[in-house]
Amino acid sequence: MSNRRTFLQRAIALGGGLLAAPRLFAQHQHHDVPATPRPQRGTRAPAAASAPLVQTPDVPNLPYRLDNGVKEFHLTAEVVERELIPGRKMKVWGYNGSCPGPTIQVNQGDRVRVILDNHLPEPTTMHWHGFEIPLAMDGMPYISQKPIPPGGRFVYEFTLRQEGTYFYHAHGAMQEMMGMIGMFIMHPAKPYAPRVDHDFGITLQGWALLPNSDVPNTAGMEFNWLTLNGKAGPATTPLLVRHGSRVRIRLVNLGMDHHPIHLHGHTFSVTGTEAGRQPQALWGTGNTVLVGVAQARDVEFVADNPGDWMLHCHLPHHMMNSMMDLMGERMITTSALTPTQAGEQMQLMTATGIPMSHGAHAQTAADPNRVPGFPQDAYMEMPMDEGVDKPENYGLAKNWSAGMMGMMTLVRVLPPDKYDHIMHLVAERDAKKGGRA
Ligand SMILES: [Cu+2]
Repeated sequence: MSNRRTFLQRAIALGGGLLAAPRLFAQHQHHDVPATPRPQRGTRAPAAASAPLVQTPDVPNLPYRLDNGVKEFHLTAEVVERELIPGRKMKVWGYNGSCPGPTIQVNQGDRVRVILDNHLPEPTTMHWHGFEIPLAMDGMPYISQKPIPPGGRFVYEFTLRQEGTYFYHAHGAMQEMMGMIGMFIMHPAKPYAPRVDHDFGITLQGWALLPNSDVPNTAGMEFNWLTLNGKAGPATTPLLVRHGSRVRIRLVNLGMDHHPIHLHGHTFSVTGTEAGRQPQALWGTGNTVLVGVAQARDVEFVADNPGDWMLHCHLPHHMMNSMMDLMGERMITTSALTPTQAGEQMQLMTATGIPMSHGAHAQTAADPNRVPGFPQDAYMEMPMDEGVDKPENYGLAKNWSAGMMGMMTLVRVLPPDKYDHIMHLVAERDAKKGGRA
């Protein structure tokens, strides 16, 4: 664990140099990727050939070692603790201390080696979803390879001729539901046109967490926690973009549900699928893209509308955090509450252990419990601005977090000075993190 942290710190320390490099995937002998990659500051127009690194908020990039022209990555399958929102932790399975696993980024045409160590108490394998590679590398237990036993290792190696948004995952239904997935970006040999200024990646996942349990119930059919990059709103980290810039958001889905992902304030084009970049004639426009299970979708738009815009799954149950989970059996369905029960239910919200304040509740009527159906959203709209304070949230409206639950994040289209200021705060925070033992 401490070895990995030291390595990560080194990666962060090297990050400054990397950001200044004219081409992000140049052939260095040692190439470390910063934990929180950022686009270059101060300029929006680096050389056309240097596409920005994909940022996957709340998920680190995986550094690699160059070995005789082969990009060598190292993944360890292991138990990972993930905090969905402040106060609600779960123990899931992931890679290298992260769930979803760290993001792998390579170039089209690269020879890639991934060393997979199994630190789980049962066998696993890795499937490279959609990769056109030899069967022996496909990660099918018993079919293309022997399962990797606990404590075992398997080395995957292949040449990648594709480009686009891909992902890797363990090939067992229950291990998938335990979180064993990560993004795999193949940057194109010939840069996409038009060039984007910001490139983001988000993994969509669902979890079945029973009250008083911190391990997902992978046999359960009730998925009550929905996450973007392993975080539920308001703990998701906003996507920060400069006003006027062109933005790509890559979405991948590995869960039990399909997710209609909706962006406010902008119209996007769907420029890519799990099969890579689509011909421009096929780019449909919209503001909602359905990302089905096992699919990837890339959307692009010009961020010409300043403000803090929602990006979220539009399934109503995916716009909630699980009150049933947080309140346990004390939670009563909202359909038929007596005035007394309604009052009690609201009181119970204060006892969940989640650091929420009740400031947002000033707006309920004088005696709301007499109104049939109360409470509905008043159940959940409780702000925790301080609990999720971080530079990326700087300057958001007071009680903003009361409106963020489940698969929700923000695309913050910021004027240049505010963008630069927040990126400065982010860099300061990351430097501090890197310097801590
Ligand atoms: Cu959804």
